[in-house]
Amino acid sequence: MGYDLIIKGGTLVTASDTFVSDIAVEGGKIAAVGAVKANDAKSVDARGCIVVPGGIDVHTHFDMPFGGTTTADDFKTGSTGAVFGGTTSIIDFAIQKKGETLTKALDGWHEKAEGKCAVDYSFHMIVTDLPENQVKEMDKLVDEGISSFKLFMAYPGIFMLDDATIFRALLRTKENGGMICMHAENGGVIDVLVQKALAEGKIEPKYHALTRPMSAEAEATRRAIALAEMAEVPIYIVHLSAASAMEEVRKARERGLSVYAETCPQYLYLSYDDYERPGFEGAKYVMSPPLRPKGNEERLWKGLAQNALQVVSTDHCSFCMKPKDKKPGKELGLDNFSKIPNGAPGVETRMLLLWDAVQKGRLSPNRFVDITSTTPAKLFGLYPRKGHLSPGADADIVLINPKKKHTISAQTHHTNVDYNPYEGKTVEGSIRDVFVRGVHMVTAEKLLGKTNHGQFLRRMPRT
Ligand code: DUC
Ligand code: ZN
Ligand code: ZN
Repeated sequence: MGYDLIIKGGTLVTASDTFVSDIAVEGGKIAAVGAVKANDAKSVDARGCIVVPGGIDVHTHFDMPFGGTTTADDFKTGSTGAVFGGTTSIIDFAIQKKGETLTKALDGWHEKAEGKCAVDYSFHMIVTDLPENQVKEMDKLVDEGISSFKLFMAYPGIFMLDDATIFRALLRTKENGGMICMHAENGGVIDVLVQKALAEGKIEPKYHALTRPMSAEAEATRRAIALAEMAEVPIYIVHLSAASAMEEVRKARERGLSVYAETCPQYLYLSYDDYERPGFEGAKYVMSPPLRPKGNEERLWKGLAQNALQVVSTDHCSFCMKPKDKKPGKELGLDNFSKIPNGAPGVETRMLLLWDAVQKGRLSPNRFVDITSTTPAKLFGLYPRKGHLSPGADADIVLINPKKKHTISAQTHHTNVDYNPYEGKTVEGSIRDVFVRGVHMVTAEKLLGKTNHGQFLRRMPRT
């Protein structure tokens, strides 16, 4: 057989099975899984390595204008970080400006990404404005492969939608098979708390967290679920941080509702204590929702193992601590925590941090694959093309060396941000090789492939 590539003798891990096998690749697809006879194809020795489907990060923000600046990473630098970190597909967020059509917004994001992405990519559409006569435009996006929409219950005057608009959008997904992704925080309450804190002279980064209580997230999560239940459609809660919000998801699922939620590594590994770092350092961790008090993360870890949470994405939204490339950074909020651009980097470290959790016995290897690749592919219309190691799937394959430690640092990461939230942390396991549609993109921390290798992924609607 004329295979292009054979990955020999690795321990394959899927969401359901673990077994030693070869993988043969032809034309960018997996051609065979099993014992494959060596021919003149390129062969990669995977003995001693864990072989998993490429990571799928369904929550990134590359080249995004936000909070008076633009994210430090564009599609080139962000996706380069992704591929070094074992992520082979991303779903980024296109943003509709108020008054703009969804189609125009989508065109703008295609322009930002086309020819600049190392990994395969798609978009969710952030809807900020949805008059009744524009609701049907959502169908057009679904037809073009944009089968998910993000709505905000926070950021009044910028992104926040009222319940009626949210409900209209949810109802439409019953017709078009789209999925609503919800930022669930009570924006009205948060705004009052922020204004009160500022009036009292509370300006330091930690007040970002202290004005966004966990109950504001739990309340909005409960409301989002209730709205989806009334519309009789599934819903996906993004960047869930508070265990009390997770309990709302769990209760809904136990009642048989199609409710899903992602959390992010920062909510599993970091905590409110990071805001108490000296000087302005807490600004590195200003993101929404904020980091939560110690103890919360233990409940999230349990919820992940028990399927109360189904996905781990990153919400990679990077801003430098100091201006870089003429873009302002977190210093915008030196005198006012509410002006610190919200977000932190993560796309490069997600797979490493979660594999470390496997090594520490917090997650099974199969659950690792499920939450980083298989379920994201299934929920967002990419399965079985992505998210699985089986014949016919894209040959997006990652080899993890479980014996080699990796120390995370801004000195060695590949994204364009001047700090790393996990600086100095050593994880067990490192990413050895990464293939995107059969192309060898990374080996031994060297880039082999091109940073424009990524293709747009037209995603399927729910059936
Ligand atoms: N929500 C996001 O998903 N990303 C950045 C900021 C935010 O509030
Ligand atoms: Zn959000
Ligand atoms: Zn986000």
